[in-house]
Order: sequence, then C-alpha cells, then structure tokens
Amino acid sequence: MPASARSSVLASSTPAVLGGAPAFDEPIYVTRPRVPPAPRFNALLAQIFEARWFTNNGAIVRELEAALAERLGVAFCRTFCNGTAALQVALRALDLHGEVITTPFTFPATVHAIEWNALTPVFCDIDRNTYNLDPARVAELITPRTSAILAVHVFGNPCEVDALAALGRAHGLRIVYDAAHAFGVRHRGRPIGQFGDVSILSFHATKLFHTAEGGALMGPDASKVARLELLRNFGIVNQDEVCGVGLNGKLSELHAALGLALLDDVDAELAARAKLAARYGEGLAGIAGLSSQQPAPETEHNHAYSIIEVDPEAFGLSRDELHAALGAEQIVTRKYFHPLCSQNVAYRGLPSADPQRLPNAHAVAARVLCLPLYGELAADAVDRIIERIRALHAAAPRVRAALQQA
Ligand code: T4K
Repeated sequence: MPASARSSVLASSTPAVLGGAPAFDEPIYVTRPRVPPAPRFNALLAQIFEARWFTNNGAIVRELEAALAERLGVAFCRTFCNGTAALQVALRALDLHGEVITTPFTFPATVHAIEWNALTPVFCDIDRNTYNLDPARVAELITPRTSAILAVHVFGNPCEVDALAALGRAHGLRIVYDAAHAFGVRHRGRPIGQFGDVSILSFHATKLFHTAEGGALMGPDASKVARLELLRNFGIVNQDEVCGVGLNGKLSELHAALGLALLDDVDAELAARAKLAARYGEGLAGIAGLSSQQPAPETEHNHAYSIIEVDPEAFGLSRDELHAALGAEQIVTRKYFHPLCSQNVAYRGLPSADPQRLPNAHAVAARVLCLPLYGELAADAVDRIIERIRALHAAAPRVRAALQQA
C-alpha cells in the first residue's frame, strides 16, 4: 500500500496553523511516481543484463519507442534522456532563426531550450481562463524575425491548435508543442501529438507516465526522424562521419525498462486520476473564491495536475497563504508556474518580459495552486484535503493573523 494511502487521517478539524493537529501525520506530496510490478521490471532488467547492452539505441529503447508511437497515435516517437534535451533537439532540427514566440507561464525548461539554441524568446501573454498562449496576442508579436511558435499544453490542457496552425501557415512559422504534461491527451478526436511540426513529452518521475528521467519527441511526419536521431547522438552519422552539432540525448536501457514495465498500467493511472479529479471538482464546488483552469472542449483530459485558482478577496486568503496553511497540514502543494519565466534574471531584460505586456500571466501565476493528485492517492485523503481547504476558508481572518504572527 502506498504511504499516502496508509497515512492516518487525524480527527481534529481545527486548522493546524490555529493549533489543531495536522490533517496528515506524514506529507501528502503534490505527486508520487507510480512503480511497476517488480516481476515485470525485473524480467526486463534480466534481459538487459543478459545482453550486456545498456544504452545507444538498445532493444528495450526501440521496443518502448514502438509501443509509445502506437499508444500515442503518432507517426514517430523517439525517446530522450529528458524532456529538456528533446526540446533542445526539436528546435535545432527545425533550423530556426531569430525569434520564437512562447509563453512565460511554463516550467523554466521551455524557455531555456530556446536560449540554448541561440534563439530569442519572445514572451506572449496567455488566455486568462485556459492559461495557454492566446493566439490573438501571438499574432500581434509576429515579425519578419519570427521563425516559430513554441506553445505549451499547460497542465495537459490543449492549446488552441487550429488558430496556431493557421498562424503558422499564414506566416511560414514552425509550430512546436511542449506537451510535457499532455501524455495520452486527445483533442477533437485526435491524439495530441498529431498537432504541430513536433511535440515533446517529459517522462520525469513527476509525470503520470515516467522513466524516472526521460522524455520524447513525437510528431505526425516521420520524415524528420533521421535528423532528430542524428542530433540526439552527437551528430554521428557513422564511424567515418560526424555532422551537425548534436548532443547526448539518449535514454538508457534501464530507464526504458522502467517505462516499458509501466506502460501497461497507464490506463489504470488515468482512470484513477479521473475519479480523484472528479472528487476534487465536486468537493471544492461552491467554495467562494476558488475556480480552476478552463478545460479545452472536445478533449480527453489526462488529469496530469489538479489546479485551483485562488481569488484572495473572495476566498479570504491569498494563494501563498493557502499554500502555507496547507503545508502546516502536511499537504504539500506547488505554485506551478510561479515565478514566471519572464521574471528570471536571464530574461527579464527582454522587451517582451515587461509585466505590463503579460497581465494575464502575472494574474494567473499569483493565484494558481497545484493540489496533490496521483493515481495511488487515497480517496479519503482527497476528502480530507477538501475539508481542510473549507476549514481554512471558514476561518480565513484568524488563519491570516496566525500566519502573519508566525
Ligand atoms: N516543459 C514543461 C512544461 C515541464 O513542466 C517540464 C518539466 C519540462 C518541459 C522539462 O522536462 P524534463 O527535462 O524535466 O523531463 C518537476 C520536474 O522536475 C519537472 O520534470 C517538471 N516539468 C516540473 C513541472 O516538475 P519540481 O522542481 O517541481 O520537482 P520536485 O522535485 O519538487 O518534485 C515534485 C514532487 O514530486 C515532490 O514534492 C515529491 C514528488 N516526487 C518527486 C520526485 C523527483 C516524488 O515523489 N518522487 C520523485 O522521485 O520539478
């Protein structure tokens, strides 16, 4: 039984910051990685040891890539040592130049991959409700220097793919999707990896499907695969020729084995998350000052994250105060994605990083809180988290005073 499910639910309903017992006697993390059945993983390890082949396009990596391409409904899927390297290679493979329009409301890796390719990130504001790039604002930022749009399906919520594709066609731009959060999502009847020129996935341990560390590139057009493979492996063509500035982006056989052993359990993970997400939705409904990301229509969501947005006036506590008060309950929440990438010292000097140009991104980053959600989280733990959020709302003035004194 996972630790979170074992975690005893204590009796007191007085918030811990007001002197009550914490809701949990051990931390409930924002996420926990799923582990595969040991026999399945051990059998793959035995296969690796027998072959004495640990990396460099091994049999397990190839098997995982084939299985992923089929499961994700894409023409190709190639694994990487992490999602960041996959994104670096994606941008390099497309021979981009000049400026890449992107969102500031994302994990730092998205924007770093642009900068590592000696391209200039141009920050664009997000839609206030979906938290994704606003295509109307993107259109205003396109110049002759723009070569691509790097959009993020943030928290697994699909971007406005049709509007972005239209901009790409009209201006001759590449569309790259950071789909790090979007494993298994389908939108308008199509797998998420079929949109854009190429999409990246992250298989970090915090993701619903993972290889401890890992990532992938996937897309609808397999003609790019040879170039991606070249760049993933130092640019080595063969023993007599190296061309292009590649990196070492390979996934090891050990990591691939973890992924292959977990793949059969993804449906169970998705189903469990959907149930818990519905439970959160019902339990939190009607609490003044709480709302959530607007889900894209016609979408099979993967519930990669459980997101609430806190209106400090109506809820009575700010996002940061709720984060701190839940922390005292042993409920570990995250302020994804605060601070914005545009606030990073490396980027804040860019004209597009001016906060006045990014009002929605700043508003969202100040209010969003990510609650614990993962397949093995116990339903009664979700109930207790909801109950604590209600209790903190009910006692908000006293909670605020207690936090200020602490
Ligand atoms: N693009 C986007 C939009 C991304 O979100 C990411 C990564 C990337 C690109 C880059 O992909 P990678 O190169 O990472 O493959 C985590 C992850 O490190 C990062 O992969 C992820 N996004 C980001 C959203 O979250 P942190 O700093 O929040 O992780 P950390 O260590 O605080 O872990 C969060 C919680 O997970 C912990 O409270 C406990 C739990 N945990 C974590 C690990 C590592 C476990 O239970 N077991 C574990 O092994 O960044």
